[in-house]
Amino acid sequence: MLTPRTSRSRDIRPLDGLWTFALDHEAGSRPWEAPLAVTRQAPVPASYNDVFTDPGVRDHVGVAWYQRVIDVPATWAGQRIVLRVDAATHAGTVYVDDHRVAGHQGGYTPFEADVTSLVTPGGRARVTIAVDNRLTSATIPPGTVTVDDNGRSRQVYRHDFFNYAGLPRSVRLYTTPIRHLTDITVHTAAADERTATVAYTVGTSGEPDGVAVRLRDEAGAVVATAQGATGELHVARPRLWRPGAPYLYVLEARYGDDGDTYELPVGIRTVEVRGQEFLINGEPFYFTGFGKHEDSAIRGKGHDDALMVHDFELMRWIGANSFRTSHYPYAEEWLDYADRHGIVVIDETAAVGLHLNMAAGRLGYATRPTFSPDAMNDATRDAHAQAIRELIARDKNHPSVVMWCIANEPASAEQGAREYFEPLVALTRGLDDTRPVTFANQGDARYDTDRIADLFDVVCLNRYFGWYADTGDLGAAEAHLEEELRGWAAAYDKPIVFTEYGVDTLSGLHSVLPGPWSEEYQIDFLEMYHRVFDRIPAVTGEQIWNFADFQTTSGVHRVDGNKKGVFTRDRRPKSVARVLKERWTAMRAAR
Ligand code: GCB
Repeated sequence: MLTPRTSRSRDIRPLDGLWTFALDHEAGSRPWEAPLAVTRQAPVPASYNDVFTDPGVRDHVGVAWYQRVIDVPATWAGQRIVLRVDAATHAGTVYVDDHRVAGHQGGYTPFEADVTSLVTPGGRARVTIAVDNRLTSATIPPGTVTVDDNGRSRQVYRHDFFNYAGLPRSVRLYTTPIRHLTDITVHTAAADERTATVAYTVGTSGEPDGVAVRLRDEAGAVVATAQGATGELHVARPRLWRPGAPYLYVLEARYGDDGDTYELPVGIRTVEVRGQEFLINGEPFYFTGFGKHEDSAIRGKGHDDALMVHDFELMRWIGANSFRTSHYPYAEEWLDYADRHGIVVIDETAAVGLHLNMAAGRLGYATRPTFSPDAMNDATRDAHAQAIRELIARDKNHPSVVMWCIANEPASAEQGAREYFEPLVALTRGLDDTRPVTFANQGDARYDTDRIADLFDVVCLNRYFGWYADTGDLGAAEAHLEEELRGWAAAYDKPIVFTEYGVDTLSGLHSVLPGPWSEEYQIDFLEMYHRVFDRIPAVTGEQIWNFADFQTTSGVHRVDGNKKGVFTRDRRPKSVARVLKERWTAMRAAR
């Protein structure tokens, strides 16, 4: 699926703004067949939960309805008209007037419907979208819906971020010619400094004759041309896409009598894992940065360009060169911006919470098997496979994406983990053999107990010595961290990237005796980790948990959310930010 872009043959009409909104029990039966009563209006893009003052909306479990009337431009006569939803969290069903046109499961990837035969250029149509936020063992992320003594549904889930729902990204109507381009895939390789190859495959709606492709440089000059639906473009003296120094060509594909045209930004770069090194363009790359969230006050996971650009600015200010899209695919705007500005991305599926027994031993819970028919089962794995397919289909052409992360903290030391993951790793590699594949490993699965790390290219570790373990005792934490890291480095000839380490820190809490929750403890904690990383050559990256404080479910261990941010939720720096800026800026200068 091609992300909508305007071109000389394609037009876009954004449908963002206020939509009529109702919870399922307020909407009546078959609400798509008539106008919804306008009691509430919900902004798109935004999660609906924190916009209203009604706890019934915030904690709603089930379906919510969005509706609006659209005008179809008269100038669109003779075009193919498509309705595209960038995300409906976690499932969406779309109706145009009385017709169901699309259904999609998975809250962080787009879907669309060809509505040409259902709308009239120059006319109007009613668009209704049902959004279902329920998570089950057949969804990614998984969850369980229970019913309490008062008959109210409750959503239980095992991931540490609020279950925001709604239409958090854009909804658009766009056109293509009837005979149109359906997809483009590029693979880039630079044999040496004199030539690079851009291998491409173009999908078309009909016979693939009459496809023409050309590549332009940033000045607009054509540097290579080719004919046919598959082929290679050869670029002399290529300018490479490099972290911090990006260069983007534009691949322009044309097809058919009407000349459908699509322009795809292309960065020429290679990614490779060799021994314990992670190489971009053949040069060792060390990740600095964060695990992030799409999260902010009021809009929840709603995409906002101003907030996004500000987050990138803060990452640039602090010297970060990368981030992980923990714990789901982010809005495509994030990847476009990362491509344009040379930020490196570890791109993650929404497979988070595949672990029933996290810290069960320490907290004294009884354990039950995670990978079993009544928990993470075949239906979970089917949904997980689909999440991988959709992630790669959407993001395969982004030069900023250097690695696929197919899960966060699954129960990788438990029985059944290998059987669960082996086919998913094979699927990922089958879909894209140009990028390394990883998962983020949780502390219960050590180098001597993990059952799946050998299936992957890079060891990504999430560790909390000094917080969840050795709380307040950084001496013990340092010894335990080093012991474990040396174990991984000896057991696996693979790069180690730290994808999480961090401490809850209450902005403004200071102490001369640094104890947990104080700003001083966050500094001491991160400095300790960095000392250890600097002693172990296999460590090829450090991404702190988290970029900013973020919202979670309420509970005894969270005070209005998770406070492990280096920035507060409104993006003000905690004291540690300047310490990091100094380290990462010095590291960048030394490279
Ligand atoms: C983790 C999870 C992350 C949590 C974090 C924490 O291991 O991957 O989603 O937010 O720990 O702060 O507990």
